[in-house]
Amino acid sequence: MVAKSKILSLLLLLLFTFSLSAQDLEPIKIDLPEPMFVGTPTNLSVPNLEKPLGKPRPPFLAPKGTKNVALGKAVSSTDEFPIIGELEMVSDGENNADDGYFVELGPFTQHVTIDLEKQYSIYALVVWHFHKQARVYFDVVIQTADDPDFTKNVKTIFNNDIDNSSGLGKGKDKHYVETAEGKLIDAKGVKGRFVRLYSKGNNSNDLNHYVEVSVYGK
Ligand SMILES: [Ca+2]
Ligand SMILES: [Ca+2]
Repeated sequence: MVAKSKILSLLLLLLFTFSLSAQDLEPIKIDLPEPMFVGTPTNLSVPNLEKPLGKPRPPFLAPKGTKNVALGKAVSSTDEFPIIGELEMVSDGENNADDGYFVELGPFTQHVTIDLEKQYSIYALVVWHFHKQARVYFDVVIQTADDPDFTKNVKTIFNNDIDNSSGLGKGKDKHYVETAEGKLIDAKGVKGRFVRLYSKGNNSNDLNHYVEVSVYGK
């Protein structure tokens, strides 16, 4: 009896291992823009600042077929009439740092929300706020949900609002310097249809900017 159940559990373990490896992973394809500055400055007087990696970001693996499901999808915002640019720029696939490629939203806490049109398993999100200069954006909070009002299945995948000044809860993530690589967030396969990104100004002014947001899902 004992031997039989041992064999059974061994078989189950083998089956489990096999099904894991059968789910083929591949690096997600991120088209990176030209960098506007070399290296990442470390002398910025911003608390809780992440140390730069000092080398290119390693490839991010996700299940085969994972792609940018935010491309061309509708974007709404707390600031419907941006100071510079258009909300469409958030998901138009252009991540160039130059003038004419970013949208500038008003001061204080603002967000942009992308409607992916259906629920996806989201493996990663890459955000470029503004990478013409080495900047740090504050209170970066990123959530997914099943409804546009963010009442159903709300999940927070990133939060660096360490003092809860944006009122969405205290975050544990670090501040980081914007670069041409964008900020990649591991979304760990969270399921959601709507993706919302908050910010509350940056270390150079009170305004909020987006060059591009890519959402890698399947
Ligand atoms: Ca863009
Ligand atoms: Ca804060």
